[in-house]
Formats: sequence, structure tokens, C-alpha cells
Amino acid sequence: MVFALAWLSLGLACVVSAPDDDPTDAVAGACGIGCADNDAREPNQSHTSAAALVWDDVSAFGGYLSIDAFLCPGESDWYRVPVSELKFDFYGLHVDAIAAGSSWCASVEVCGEPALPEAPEHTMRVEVFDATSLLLVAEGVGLDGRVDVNGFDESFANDLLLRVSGPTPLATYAYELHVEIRSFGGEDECEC
Ligand SMILES: [Ca+2]
Ligand SMILES: [Ca+2]
Repeated sequence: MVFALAWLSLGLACVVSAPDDDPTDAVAGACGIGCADNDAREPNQSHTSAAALVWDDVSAFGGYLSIDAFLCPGESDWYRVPVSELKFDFYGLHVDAIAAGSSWCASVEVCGEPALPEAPEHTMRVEVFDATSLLLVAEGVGLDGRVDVNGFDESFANDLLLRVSGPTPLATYAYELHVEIRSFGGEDECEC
């Protein structure tokens, strides 16, 4: 227990930035320290080192991509999504982030799909920024390892920067990130 508390206090006190770190991360107490299980898109600890993502599929209905990644204690994972190349008339943003152990329809209890309990180690924040202005255009926080961020208007017509982080350094997990820009309005439904 003594060791656990010592580790915890170190984690919470850490404000040291990595060389490529964003100053705002240091203010927020993020360390950028990484961990053994971190993903191959590192380093992406700040918006200036955001990992460039590419669409898995683009059609007249929208662009879609998904990746598997890992969030280490206290880090940020930044991604750049090439929305401006889509040239749609309508931009509907749908971001689904799923920590390992949760599932797409975890919030629909009647479906009985895997879900995580609300806990500090399962917290996840997804922020969406306009890549040019760096204005925050959407965000979501989940305490149960499941974040769903949606929006639609011209705010999502430029390239977007996504930041995945844990509000607490206790949050660490493998996660899936699904990003879709739809050229039409529409809601997701979980069908059991
Ligand atoms: Ca990572
Ligand atoms: Ca990172």
C-alpha cells in the first residue's frame, strides 16, 4: 500500500514536459511519460505532433476511419483528421471512443453488451479542435470508458485535431477510436 500511494502521489505531482510537449499539458499536470504498452503513433503528445490519420473508406455518404491505440498514464494522444479533402456540402461528425472492456452499445443496457463501471481508471476525454483556428468545437467525457461525440455544421468542415486523454493519470487502457464525417444528417442507433 505504501508503494501504491507513493506512485500515486508521484503521478499526480508530475508536471514535467517531454521535449515535444504542449505547454498546456504541463499546466494540466500531464507528464507525457509513456509506458511499455504505448501505441505506434507516438510521439503525439501535442497538437504540433498530432499523428496524421487517413480515411479507411470514403464514399458519397461520408468518410470513415478507425484505429487501435493505447493511452498511458497522464499522456495525450493527438490525431489529425483530413476532413477538408472530403469536399462535402454537409459535415456531420461522429466520434466513438471505446476503452478495452467496453463496447459500441455499452450505454444501452438492454443490449447486454460489454460495459465498464464508472471509475477513475476508465475515464476518457475526447476533444475536437479546428486544426486551423485551434478552437474547441466539440468534446465528450466518459467515466465508463465510452465516449460518443457528435455535431454537425460548418465547424467540422476543416481538418480536425482530436485529443484523447485521461482526466486522471489513473486512466490507462487500450482503446479503439472511430471517426466518421457524414455527408448527411442521421443518428446512430444500437439495435439489439
Ligand atoms: Ca498513446
Ligand atoms: Ca501520446
